[in-house]
Formats: sequence, C-alpha cells, structure tokens
Amino acid sequence: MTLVFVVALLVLIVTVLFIWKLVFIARIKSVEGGYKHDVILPHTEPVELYFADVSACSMKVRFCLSAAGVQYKENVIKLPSAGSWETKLPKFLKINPAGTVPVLVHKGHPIYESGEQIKYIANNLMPPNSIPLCPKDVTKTRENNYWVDKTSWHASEIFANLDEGLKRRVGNCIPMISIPSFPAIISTLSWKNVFEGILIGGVNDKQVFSITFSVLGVHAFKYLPMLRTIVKKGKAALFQHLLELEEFLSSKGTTYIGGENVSLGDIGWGAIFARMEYADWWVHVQPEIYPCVLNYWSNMRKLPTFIEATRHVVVDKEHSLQVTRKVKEWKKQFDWYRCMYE
Ligand SMILES: N[C@@H](CCC(=O)N[C@@H](CS)C(=O)NCC(=O)O)C(=O)O
Repeated sequence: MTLVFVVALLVLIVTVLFIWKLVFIARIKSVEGGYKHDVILPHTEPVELYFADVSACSMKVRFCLSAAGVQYKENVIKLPSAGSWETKLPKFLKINPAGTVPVLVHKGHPIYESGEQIKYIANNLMPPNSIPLCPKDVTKTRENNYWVDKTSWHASEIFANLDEGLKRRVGNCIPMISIPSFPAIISTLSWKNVFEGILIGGVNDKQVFSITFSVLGVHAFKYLPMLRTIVKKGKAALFQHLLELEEFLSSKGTTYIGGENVSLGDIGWGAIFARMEYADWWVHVQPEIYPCVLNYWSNMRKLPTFIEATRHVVVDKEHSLQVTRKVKEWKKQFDWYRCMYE
C-alpha cells in the first residue's frame, strides 16, 4: 500500500513538473550573433533598438547609435532586475529567441549580440559625412576589433570556465563586478517578483541569486564566502584588463583609442566604465597606477553621446543612484563587504 502511495506521489510530482515546464518556463534558444537576413520583424522605422535601462550591453549600442548620429526608434524593455519578465515572454522571444536585450533591427532584420551590433552600425548605418567609428586604417581597424572583442560579454565562456572566461575578456567581468550591487537591487523587488522568476525562468543561477539576496540581504556576502571569492576573481581580472588598457593608452598618447574622436573600441569600454560607476569601482582605481585610464574615463563621461546612452527611460534615475549609495554605505559599515573591493 505504502509503495503504491509513494509511486503515485512520484508520478504526480513528475507530471506537475512536466506541465510546469511546458506551460510556464520560457522557451529560450541561443542565437548566433550578427545580421539575420532570413528573419523579418514587425517595424515602423528603418532602425529600431530594443534595449533596457541599466543594461551594460544596451548602453553600449545606445552609445554607438548616438556617436554615429543615427536616428532610431526606442523600444524599451524592463529587465528582471527592474521587476519585469518582459524579456522572457513569448512576445519578446519572437524578437530575440535568446530572451535578452539589446536587439538592433534594421529594416526589419535583427542583429544579435551587442559587439556585432556596434560593428554593424559602424559599417552600415553611418550617416553621410559623419566621423567614422571604425577608421579605414589597417592598424586602427585591428585595434578597434581587438577592443570590441575584449569588451564583449559571452556568458557561455564564464559558465564553461570562470577563470579563463574572466581572463579572456573584460566584458565577461561585468556580471562579477555587478554582484555587490545585487542586494540593493533585489531589496526593491517583491516576493511576487522572485516567485514569478522561478515560474518563468525555472531554477537557474539568477533565481538562486535572487532568493539568496532576498533572504540574507547584504549579509549573504558575510555568510557565503564563495560569493566574495567570485567578486574578488572578477575584480582581479578587471584590474588586469585595466592595466592592459593603461599601457595601450600611454603608448598612444591620444584622447581616445583611435585618436581624438570616439571609435568602436571606446564604445566597448564605455559600457564597462558605466557599470564600474554603478557598482562603485572607480574609487579603487589608483591614480599612480592608472593615470591614462582615469583621464580617458574623465573625458568619456563628459561626452554628450555617453550621457545620452546612460539616460534613464523607464527606470527611475533615483533608483540607480540609490543602489550606488547603498554600496558606498555597506563598504563603510562592513569589513567583509569592503574587502571584496580592496
Ligand atoms: N552577449 C549578449 C548579452 C545580452 C544580455 O545578457 N543582456 C542582458 C542585459 S545586460 C539581458 O537581456 N538580461 C535579461 C534577462 O536575462 O532576462 C550581448 O552582448 O548582447
């Protein structure tokens, strides 16, 4: 009798899980980067961008469109960190089956992956008489391609091998250097949001982070040394990449990577720098070691095109400022938190 009951219970659990996966879990598929000539999406403008506020990859493409002087339609999407599951709903999965932003759309054809999108803009969308974002000079093209590649973020590389992934690209450091800000972001979400995340996204790394920080708040860093280790790995790799940039800039002696005007490599770095600002990393960049990087950042952050790219559209700007303020506060309050940064 007991055996029959146990088997029946197991069958019931498996059936419920199966139906749950079939009905609720977003069916995301990875997509290859680049222009999709065989896909045509509904559009009303020649150039459209699906993007989110406070998204490093989106910021990169907005920076690029703005620096190129391209007019485009803004299709704003709210990220899970802003309490929405729009990126995982069937309507958006038709735009990008991978369920991520940004997505650039040119005459209805999507271009996936932010690194590919900025190259596409520089090669295909530059208005007449604009200053090229990828100068037609062999050395500059090579250098720009190098930095675009270095500043790209490929989640699969981090999952395959964290240390190698971080060493390979500074773009892969973005999630790691963002982790200290997570408790501040998650504290603004409700349990309903967290539950929806599990329902739609399943139990994955993001949901585990959400639950952990919802329960433990900032103290998660105190009780789970593994979290501090991940952030420290991200930090070590970030500073190694900044050192490489420092050497490059010092050897060039120019304001930007390709000379006196912004080019694609700078745009790639812009996204990393904006994230460093958000999670309060800049105060740890020592002027004696990184003078050129600090000067480069000081010039870049004043550019109207950079300011435009970080403009908040649906998320309240005060919300982002509050996150950075919280990080600063925790650094002062908790040694185990500050030690991740130092
Ligand atoms: N490698 C992709 C990364 C895209 C990505 O992961 N975007 C994040 C925002 S920065 C996103 O859309 N997250 C939404 C989600 O995971 O639901 C790119 O560079 O375009």
